[in-house]
Amino acid sequence: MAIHYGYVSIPHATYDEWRNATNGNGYNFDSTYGCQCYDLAAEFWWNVGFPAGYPIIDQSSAYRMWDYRNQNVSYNGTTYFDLIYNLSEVKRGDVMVFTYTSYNPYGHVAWADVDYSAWTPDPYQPYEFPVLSQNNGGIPDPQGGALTNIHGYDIRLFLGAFRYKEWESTPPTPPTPTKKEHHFPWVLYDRKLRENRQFQ
Ligand SMILES: [Ca+2]
Repeated sequence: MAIHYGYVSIPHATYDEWRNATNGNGYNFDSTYGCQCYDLAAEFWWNVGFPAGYPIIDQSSAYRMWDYRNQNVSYNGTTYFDLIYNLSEVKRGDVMVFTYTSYNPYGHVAWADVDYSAWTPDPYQPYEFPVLSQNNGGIPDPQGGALTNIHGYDIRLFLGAFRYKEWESTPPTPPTPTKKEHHFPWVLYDRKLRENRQFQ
């Protein structure tokens, strides 16, 4: 567990890499109000290649990043994200934006931890969709907010999602039938011989 200040490099070759690196840690890119949900989004946009200041929001409200979505998908000619409008299409790793409520005027931003299509809701809390984010259920940051964790979030508040293009999986190419060959593991066999020799 650690709290990081400013922009820091975080492994993100896959969603799992990003998840493993951030889960349990805190990120406070602006050294203000502790670890808010937007801080983790700011780190992500910076890590994938945007300059400081992205994703664009205003009114200190995370949900506004969806209003500015067209400016938040690309920078300097490179498009980093695809926009997902339908909840049914949400995939694990998508950056989901949630709208505001009377008790949370800022909205929320979080990474889908499962594909929506593969999600089995808990009948006792049927709207709690599993996500990764800051400032919701994690270890409290004494300066404000809370550290990154996996938790449920009210799926009824879904506005839209950013899909990082590098994490999009291409459909697998059907395997080309090849002639069956039998490979004898000579290397292993040779090593085994040498190991045996050591004991002789
Ligand atoms: Ca902050």
